[in-house]
Amino acid sequence: MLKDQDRIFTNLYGMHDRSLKGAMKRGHWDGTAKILAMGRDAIVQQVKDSGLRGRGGAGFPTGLKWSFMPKQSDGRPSYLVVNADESEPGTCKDREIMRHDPHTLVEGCLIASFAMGANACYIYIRGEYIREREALQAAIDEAYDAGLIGKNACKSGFDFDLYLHHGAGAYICGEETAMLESLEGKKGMPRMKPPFPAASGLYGCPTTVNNVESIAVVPTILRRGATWFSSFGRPNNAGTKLFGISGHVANPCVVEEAMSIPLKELLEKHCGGVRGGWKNLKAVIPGGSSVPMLNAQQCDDAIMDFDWLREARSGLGTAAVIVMDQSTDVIKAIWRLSKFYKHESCGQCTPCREGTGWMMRVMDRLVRGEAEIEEIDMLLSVTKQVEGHTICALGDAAAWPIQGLIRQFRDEIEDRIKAKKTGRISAVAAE
Ligand code: L3W
Ligand code: SF4
Repeated sequence: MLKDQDRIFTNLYGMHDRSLKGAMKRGHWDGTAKILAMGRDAIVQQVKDSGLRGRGGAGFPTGLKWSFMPKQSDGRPSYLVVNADESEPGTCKDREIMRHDPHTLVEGCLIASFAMGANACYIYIRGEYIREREALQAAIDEAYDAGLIGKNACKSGFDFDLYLHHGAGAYICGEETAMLESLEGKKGMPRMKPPFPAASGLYGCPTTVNNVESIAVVPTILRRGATWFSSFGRPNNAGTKLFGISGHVANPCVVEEAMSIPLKELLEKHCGGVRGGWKNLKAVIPGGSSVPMLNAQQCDDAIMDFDWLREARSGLGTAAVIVMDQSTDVIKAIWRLSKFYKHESCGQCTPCREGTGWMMRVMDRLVRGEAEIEEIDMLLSVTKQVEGHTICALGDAAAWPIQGLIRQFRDEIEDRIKAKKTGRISAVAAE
């Protein structure tokens, strides 16, 4: 288990003062000018050496992403955009950072922007996060007043402005290019990639989009060193990590742990275990609603990191762990996600616009058992036609949970169809 002295988010539970004074007592903003004095290249190199991979879902190496930004300006400004539009079902880890430890993020924004030559940074925060917005704005104001950001930030000679932008409730604005469209005042619709944002992002200028947690860990990495951070987890899966656990556990929580912690240890040490005991476990979605679920047998050995979960045909995603015990109607759980993705599709590409509706309608009938057995394979084939054929990852995100359901619980789907045909069940309510 991670020791207390190795936790980055020391105010995760809001036990202490979140103001600048409180944050400074916990070590934030300590020697920030010295960190900036290391220079851009050295900071990027440290982040690369730390092994930090993006905490928003895709796990792309953060230092490598930063190195795509131009070293010399061609006359265009560069931007950092922080993705705080946390909307993935089950996910609430960034909320805790912004609510209780906002200065970790503000300091991270300064250091990351400096490292990429960006004099301005936008934090795009989910519209529903009202308390978090207030906490973050208060931290930004305090940092300006103390000269930590703004003109000659931390007396480094670097001018830096930080803006908080409110979203308006669309999940798709969490996709990085839709977020840029939204920031530009347009409808949040994903752009084709390439060009990647580093080449042409906000207002057509070099831009990096990073998740809140990815940016908030940076000051501590630079204070304690890349070797310290990379000493946690397995190779290629480094660092400490926030996990948000919900569902059928005694104590749902957000907790910071070492990457690669076994799932069983995570649930038993921090959440009081599965309701009714480990044997009562049915399935776990380990990384937010977009990744396929694991069955109970896989959960026995599951290691919570990018590579183990990818090899298990699932994913770490946002590390939002959704626990389902034997009482769960897993078909209904995935049907509900299908409804969500259909609702959130922006509609600009045909496989996603039509496919999400089609998948949801078949799921709707599977929940009730009102389908033919052959339709299970038909549904699977629809998911394959959506997966990989869309502009952004929402199409994949809609397809993968259904693929996981069919892979893990085909028998349960077939049993329900048979039971319905023989009159053994009437209908399962689908609201
Ligand atoms: C330059 C290249 N940049 C990739 C950059 C790219 C992006 C990052 C990852 O989807 C996932 C998705 C959801 N030159 C580059 C390059 N990049 N190649 O690297 O890119 P990508 O395409 O692998 O992923 P993505 O489009 O960012 C994100 C999954 O996350 N997810 C949900 C997330 C939800 C939240 C939330 O609520 N906060 O984050 C959960 O699994 O399905 O697979 O920056 O530009 N050659
Ligand atoms: Fe929009 Fe879906 Fe296409 Fe993404 S995959 S651009 S959400 S229609």
